[in-house]
Amino acid sequence: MTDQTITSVSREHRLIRPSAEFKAQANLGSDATYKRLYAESVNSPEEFWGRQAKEHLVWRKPFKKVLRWSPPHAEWFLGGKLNVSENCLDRHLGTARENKAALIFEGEPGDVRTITYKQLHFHVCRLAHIFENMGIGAGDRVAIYMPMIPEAVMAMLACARVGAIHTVVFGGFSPEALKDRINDCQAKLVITADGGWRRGKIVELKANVDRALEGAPSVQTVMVVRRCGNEITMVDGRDVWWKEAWLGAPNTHEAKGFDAEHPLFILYTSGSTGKPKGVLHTSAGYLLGCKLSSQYVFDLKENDRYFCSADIGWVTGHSYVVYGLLSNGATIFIYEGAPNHPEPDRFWQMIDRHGLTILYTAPTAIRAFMRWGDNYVLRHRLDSLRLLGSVGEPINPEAWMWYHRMIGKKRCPIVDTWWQTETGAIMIAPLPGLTPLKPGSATRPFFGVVAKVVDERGREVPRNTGGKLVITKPWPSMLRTLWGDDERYKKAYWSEIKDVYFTGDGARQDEDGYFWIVGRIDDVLNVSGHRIGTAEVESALVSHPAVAEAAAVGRPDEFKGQALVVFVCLKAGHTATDPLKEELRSHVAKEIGSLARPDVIRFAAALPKTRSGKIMRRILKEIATGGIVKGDTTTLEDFSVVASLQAEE
Ligand code: 6R9
Repeated sequence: MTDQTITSVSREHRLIRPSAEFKAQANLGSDATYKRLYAESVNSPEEFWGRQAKEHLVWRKPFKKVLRWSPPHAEWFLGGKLNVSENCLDRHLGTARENKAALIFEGEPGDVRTITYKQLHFHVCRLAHIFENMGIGAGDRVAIYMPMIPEAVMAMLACARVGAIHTVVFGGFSPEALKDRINDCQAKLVITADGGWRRGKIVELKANVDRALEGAPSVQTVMVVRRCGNEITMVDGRDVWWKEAWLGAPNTHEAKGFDAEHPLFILYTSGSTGKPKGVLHTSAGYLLGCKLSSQYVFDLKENDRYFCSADIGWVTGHSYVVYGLLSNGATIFIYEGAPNHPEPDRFWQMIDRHGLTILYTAPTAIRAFMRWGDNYVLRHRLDSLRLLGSVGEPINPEAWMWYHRMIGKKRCPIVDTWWQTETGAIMIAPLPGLTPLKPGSATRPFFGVVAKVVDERGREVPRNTGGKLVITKPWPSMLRTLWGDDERYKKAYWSEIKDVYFTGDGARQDEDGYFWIVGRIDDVLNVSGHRIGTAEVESALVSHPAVAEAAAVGRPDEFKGQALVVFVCLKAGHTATDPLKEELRSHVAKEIGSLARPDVIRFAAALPKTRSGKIMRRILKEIATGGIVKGDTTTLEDFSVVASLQAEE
C-alpha cells in the first residue's frame, strides 16, 4: 500500500464528549490523570510498571528487576515468581467475591450455567490434579479445541496452574490446520468436546481431532467433554471422558509459583509469509497488561456483567474473556453459538436476560446487525448496558454511529481498541469518561505504549500523513518470540526498522494526536475480523491437483471489511469451470477452515509478475476491486497478462 492510499481515508470530524455522569464515576477520574500517568509510564517505565506489578499482581516471590531489554528480546519482572491461575482465582477467595459469579454461560440451545469464583477454583484445582496425574507439567504443551463452554476456560486456567503452555485452536479450524498447530508445538494432550452447537447444528469437534491425530504422533491423551451427546469414537488407551477423569480428583490444589517469564501460551496467527506463526506469551507481563487495560479501558466496576463475543480461539478471548477479566474479579458472560440463532436478536435478548453491562464485539458483527435491521434491536430494552467496545478491524464511522445510537442509546461510551495477538493487550484505546471520542479512531495510546507513524526509513511523518504504525519501546505484554523460530520473530517484527516493533498496520495521527488505523499493509487480510495470510490461502490452493499457481488478495467489502479474491492458473489438462471454482473454494475451507473460504475465484491464464518473478499483488488488488490498473507497471514482465485479466472483468 502506498502512502497516498493511507491518507485518502475519509476524514471524520465529529467529537463525542463523555457524559458528566459517566465521567463522575470513571476509574481514572480525569483526563489530567491519564496524561500524568501516561507521561510517567513512558518517561520512567521501570518505576511505573514496577509499581503497577506490585499493586495488581499477587507474587509468590518479589521481582528484583523490572526490565531487561536487549532488543528485540525483553524480560520483565526478573526474579519474580507467581501463578497466573492463582491471580485469577485464589486471590478472590475469602473475599466478598468468593460467591460472586465468575462466569455465566449460555449455550446455543438456551441452557444456562452460573459458576462462582469458588466453584471455578474448585473445577480448576481438580483439573490441575488430573493433568499432573497424566504427567502434564511445567512447559508441556496442551492443545485446546473446544466450543465456547465453561470447560474451555477451566482448561486454560488449569494449564496455567500447572505451568503447562496452552495453545487454543479455534473450533472453526479444519483437522489439517489443527494437526499443523499440534505438530508445530508438539502437544502431548488435546482437550476437546464431542461437538459444539452452531446455528442449530453440531460442529463435530472430536471427529476433527481424530482426523488431525492421524498425523500428529506427539499426542498421548485426548480429554473429551460431553456437550452435544453426538456419537463419537473413543480410542482405547488414548481418549478419556472429562467427567470420568474427574472422579476422585481432589478439589484443592497447591499451586506452585513460576518465573515471571514462564511461558503461558502459544497462539497461532497468520503472517505475511509461510505457515502460521506461534506467538509466545509469558506470565507476569502479559497478565499485568491484560489486567490493567481491562480495569481502565472497560472502566470495570464490581457489579459489571461483561460480555465479550470473541471465541477463546482468538487473542481477544484469551486477554478479554479470561485473563484480564478474571484477574480483576469480574463476572464474564460467555455464549456458545451464532449471533443470529434462532433469530438475529440473540445478543439483545441475552443482554436483557442476564442484565449485561458491557459489550465488546467486532465491527463485522456490528455491520451484520445493521444489515439485519433495527427492528431486531428495538424489541429489547438494552438498558443494563453502560459501555460498548469494538475490536478486530477498523470500525467505519457509520457503524460506530449506529452502535452508539441503536445499542448504546447515546448513553454508552464506545471504546475502539487497537491491538494484536502479538501485543497481548490493548495498545491504543480511549479511556471511557475521560477521552473525547471520534467515531472511527482508536484515539490515544494506553499506558506505556509509545506508538508512532513513520515512513519507509523509520522517520516520524507529519500529522495527518499516512505511514506505518510502529511501537518504539518494549511493553510488558509484548510477545517474547515465535515458538521454535526466533529468527522469524526478529525478521517479521523487528527488522523493517531496526529495533522497532513493526505492527503490519498503516495509520495516521491527526492534529490532536489521535490514531486512525487503516488496516494491514502487509500480505495479511482481515476478513470479518479474522486474520488470514495470503500465503496460507495460496499454498492451500496449490495443494489441489488442478492448480498450477495462485495469488490471493483482499478487496474492500461493505460487510466483511475485506473479501478474499483469488486468482488461479490451472495446470494443463484442466478446464476452468464453475464446478471447479466451487471445488476450489471448498478445498481451501477444508485445508484451513471455512473462515478462509474464498469469496471470489478468478481463473487466469497467467499472473502479473515482476521480471524477477514476484507476483505483483498491488495490480491484482486493483483488478479485484474493479479499478483500472494505475501506478507503475514498468516492472511488469508482460503487460498483456494484465490486459487480459482486465478484459475479463
Ligand atoms: C485483537 C486482534 C490484529 C489486527 C491488527 C489490525 C486489526 C484490531 C483494530 C484493528 C483497526 C482496531 N485491528 N483491532 N484495526 N482498529 N480497533 O484483533 O488481534 O487477530 O491479531 O488482529 O487486527 O489490522 O493488526 P489479531
